[in-house]
Amino acid sequence: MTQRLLASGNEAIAMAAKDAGVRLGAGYPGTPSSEILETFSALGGHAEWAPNEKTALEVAIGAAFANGRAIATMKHVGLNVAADPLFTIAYSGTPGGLVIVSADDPGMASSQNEQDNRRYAVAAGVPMLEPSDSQEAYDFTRRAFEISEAYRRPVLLRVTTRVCHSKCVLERREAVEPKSVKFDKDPKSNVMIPAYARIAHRKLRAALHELEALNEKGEFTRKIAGSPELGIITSGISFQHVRDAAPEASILKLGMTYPLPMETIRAFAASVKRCVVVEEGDPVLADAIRAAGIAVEDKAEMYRFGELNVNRVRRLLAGDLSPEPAPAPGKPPQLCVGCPHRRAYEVLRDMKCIVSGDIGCYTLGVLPPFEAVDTCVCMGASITVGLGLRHVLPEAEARRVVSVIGDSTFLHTGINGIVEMVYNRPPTGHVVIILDNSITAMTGLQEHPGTGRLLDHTPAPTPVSLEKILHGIGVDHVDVCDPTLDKASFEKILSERLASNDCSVIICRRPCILGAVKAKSYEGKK
Ligand SMILES: Cc1ncc(C[n+]2csc(CCOP(=O)(O)OP(=O)(O)O)c2C)c(N)n1
Ligand code: SF4
Repeated sequence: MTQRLLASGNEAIAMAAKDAGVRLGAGYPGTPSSEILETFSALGGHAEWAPNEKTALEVAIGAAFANGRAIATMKHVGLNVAADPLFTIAYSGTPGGLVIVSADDPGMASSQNEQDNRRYAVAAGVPMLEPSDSQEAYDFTRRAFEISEAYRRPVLLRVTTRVCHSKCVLERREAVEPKSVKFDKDPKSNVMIPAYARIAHRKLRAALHELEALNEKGEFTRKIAGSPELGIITSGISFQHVRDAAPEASILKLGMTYPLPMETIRAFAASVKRCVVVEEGDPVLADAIRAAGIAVEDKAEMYRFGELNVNRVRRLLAGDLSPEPAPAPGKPPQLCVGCPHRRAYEVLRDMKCIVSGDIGCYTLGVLPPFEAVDTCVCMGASITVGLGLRHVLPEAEARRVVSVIGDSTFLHTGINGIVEMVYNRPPTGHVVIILDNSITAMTGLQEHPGTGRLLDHTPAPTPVSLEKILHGIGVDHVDVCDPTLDKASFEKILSERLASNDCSVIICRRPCILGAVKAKSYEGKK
């Protein structure tokens, strides 16, 4: 029994997870991955937003230790946060199928970098599948669970923005029953003390050889016969561009991009006169293929930046190094009219504060008319970077340093910074502002542990209180105010705290205007 429907890559992954009998989906929102868990939940799956990607992956690992199938979803930079469990679970694996979705954002539509997470597969030794459309997203996700169980390895499913968000027709197959869950004591496999981890590492390397042999069988590889003059090796979304840009070419499209089917690649390269690797982002495939002694052409450095498209692939194949046309000017992003973050930034700008910023809607405070954000590195870094500035700047300047962070970001990795602030307090103390708009606004208004609602917007058993966390850690002053309603009080509190040598947190609390409308619609939801 199959069902034909139109679906995005993210929806396809969610459907595949449901149909594969996944017991638990855990993740942290981030473009372009957020819709996977939302759809999985809407389909009746057990899905949860964790405070961050590390906790999400670890919860998924726990479910998979109990023999349940589990999926962890995140954007590419989220895998940096989850890298610690990733590298060790690669050794031990889990009895239940474990799939980790890394949704990469080449071109940085909504990210602070365009890191290429295919590198993680190589570095951690984790098999990687890379779909290039919704059908493959569905098929590969279902297969990923089977592979994970057969080889006792977590599987990385790498998707990119265009695969996540483009819709195409997909055939959904019959669902399987969730596997029965049980916990079998097996410390030699599940406890990574050095004595067991040494053995586990050898097992991992042996499994990767077996997976390479599986990949050589061709299940994930598509060969398209074409001219022997030009051969193209490609994967993921680049495959779609290649088909339009070079319809005459012979194509080797790889679906499992780690470990690579090097003998298949060698034979293909030998069968064509000119062999070019077309891949978005880093030259991951090209480097690996050349390291295996296979002569292939790589793209020029200029095509390493941003997304590829049909025109860029045509240029790349023609070796065209002339400057590319500038993209059409778009409307610069800005905080919504009526956004609660606005007033706080007006005050910070007018008080000439040095603002260590963070990631969320409020990063837009860097743009006119505020121009009030001075640094931004990664989620949670506002507090710790602010502390570093406070530690080394001369006193007069140190006193002007303020860290600004959103509520979701605070619960993600900001709490650690508060512990650091209380433990290693700078001589001038420090001031942190939490812009609490009671939602994860930037990524599409998702819930978080402080909103009082779960992923499906039903009430959470216990809303996590920012004030209680801050008091519990030992912050000297915790003030709550609303600069939109009462700007003067906010200015007064901020001036007093900056003048003291105390460690202070000011919570600016007012709901996001879009979030407030949504929250109203959830009232009474059970
Ligand atoms: C490690 C990591 N995970 C996820 C994201 C995507 N992301 C960017 S900001 C943000 C949270 C924004 O929420 P909040 O801090 O409450 O600020 P708001 O947008 O609501 O103002 C998320 C999930 C990211 N940039 N980095
Ligand atoms: S979505 Fe909400 S938090 Fe983001 S800019 Fe608009 S009002 Fe502000």
